[in-house]
Amino acid sequence: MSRFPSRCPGVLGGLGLGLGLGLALALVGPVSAAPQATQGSPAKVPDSASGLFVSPFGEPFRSSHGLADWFAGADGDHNGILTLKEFTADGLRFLTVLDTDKDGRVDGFENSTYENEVAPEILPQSAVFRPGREDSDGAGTPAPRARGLEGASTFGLLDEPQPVRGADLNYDGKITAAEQAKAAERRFGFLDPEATGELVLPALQSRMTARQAPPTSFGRFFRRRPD
Ligand SMILES: [Ca+2]
Ligand SMILES: [Ca+2]
Repeated sequence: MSRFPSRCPGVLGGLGLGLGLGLALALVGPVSAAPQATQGSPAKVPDSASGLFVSPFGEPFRSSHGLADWFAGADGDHNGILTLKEFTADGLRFLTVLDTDKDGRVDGFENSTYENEVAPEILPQSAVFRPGREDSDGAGTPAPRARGLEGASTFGLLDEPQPVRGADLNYDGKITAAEQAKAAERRFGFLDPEATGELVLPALQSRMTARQAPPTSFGRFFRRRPD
């Protein structure tokens, strides 16, 4: 399974819309390659209505069961439970993917590559957010902005429109492994509000379903924000 998306030139440019700020990261130790989904994996059910799931670290999985695919890869010991250690390792692994010049950090250029080539769907000018889709996609499903979702939050579990830049905790335009690890801890906490120390796929799928559900009449303004 290729975990790196194909180039999508259609949305190049326009980085000035707030998503063009640099970021950078530095990584430290090697991170083991994502394992393959294997035994113990729940039956794959559609969990990403849009056909795209963006992981808590910003990695796109283009599949109707992208959430399950991400979970299977991040669950290093394949026991069906995602621990903070495994979750963090997944974030550090993706950081190394984005650090194309291998200087130990993700800088503004690498962030631009992320936005334009790795996950262009999260950009404001992507088709998902095109004017005319504010209210409905034509099939009765409210468009993302009608549900209060922006950028990557439209396709994921957390309210972070740009998860890569979101890990730049000191706003210096660089993302280090230490920052990524801290971001992982914070995000894990959002996904594990009861502080059990364990994430399981069914609960995450329920969360995803709730996030993608059409809003109530007041949902646009009062959408439940579990995080
Ligand atoms: Ca595990
Ligand atoms: Ca770099």
